[in-house]
Amino acid sequence: MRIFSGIQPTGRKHLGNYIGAIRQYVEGQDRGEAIYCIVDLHATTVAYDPAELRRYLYDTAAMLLAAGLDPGRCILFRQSDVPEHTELCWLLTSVTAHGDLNRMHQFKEKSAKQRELVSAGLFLYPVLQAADVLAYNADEVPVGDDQRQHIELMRDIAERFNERYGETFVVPRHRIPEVGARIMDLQEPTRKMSTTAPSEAGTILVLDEPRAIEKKVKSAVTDSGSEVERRPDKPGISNLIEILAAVRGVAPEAVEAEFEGSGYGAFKQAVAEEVVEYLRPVRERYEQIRPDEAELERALREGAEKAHAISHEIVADARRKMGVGAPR
Ligand code: AQP
Repeated sequence: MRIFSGIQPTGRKHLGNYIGAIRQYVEGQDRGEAIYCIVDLHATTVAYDPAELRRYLYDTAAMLLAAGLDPGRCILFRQSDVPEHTELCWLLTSVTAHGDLNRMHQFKEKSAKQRELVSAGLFLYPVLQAADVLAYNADEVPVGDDQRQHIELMRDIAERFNERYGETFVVPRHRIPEVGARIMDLQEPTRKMSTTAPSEAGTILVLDEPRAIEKKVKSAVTDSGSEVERRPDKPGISNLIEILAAVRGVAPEAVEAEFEGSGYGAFKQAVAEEVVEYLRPVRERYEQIRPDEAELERALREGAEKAHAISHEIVADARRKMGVGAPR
């Protein structure tokens, strides 16, 4: 089985990225042929600083290695090093409905936040994402719940291509974790935890110092009750239950049963302590890995060579089926 996923080099990764995606990437190395891509081209679809983008790319590569990705057991590379991604994106636009792209929640949310320019790249973001995955004929795409709609679109694009031009692409399925698929903001628990949140207090960063994590968890918004249980009128407590369950690798029911009657204070203390210990080894390994940019660059280039060897054949096949380029 082939697994593929992409992650943006948006600098500081948060607990949602870690639980929803990164730890699934690590597990993927034991389940199949795992291919992971740092999607720098996707990062250019909103306002950004070119020098920062390069720095963030190394930050993200170091974070993934610190989390447990092993270039000996997976392929880790930078999207822009493999030109097949952009080529296939264009080829796929021929079977992508404009109306479908218009319906994408992420496009609506992100375009509303742009102050100067809503780029065509932001509109085509899901097509480039489809190209990332289809270029490898991946079976499975580990993602958080916010990417559900994009994966559905990717499946439609693959099916439409196969119908129109003949069987070419594997139609991939998403792998969304049962627990922790949508970690919510600690200050606004009806909104997902996000890199671009208005306040840092609601976002636990993977590289946060223990004291910062403790402070953020303890000041997380909760309701005026005291029952530690998941209910629609308790989004803050429900989120903390989900976080602790994900960190422990247990069902949320087990957390509810353990903290029944203990009150919010003791519960928040436990969440803070366990999140600190959960992220500590990643932060410590990151500090060792991040300074050696030459080594990060070497690993990414080696990954790109392996990725290119796979995607080159698949994209050449798509080109042939579409009747573009010189006949063989
Ligand atoms: N809150 C979340 N809970 C669970 N999973 C999440 N993911 C993102 N947020 C949560 C998953 O993380 C993976 C990488 O996402 P990305 O490449 O889009 O990275 P990002 O831009 O840093 O993520 P954000 O925070 O989602 O960005 P903005 O602020 O732009 O909205 C994906 O698999 C995603 O599902």
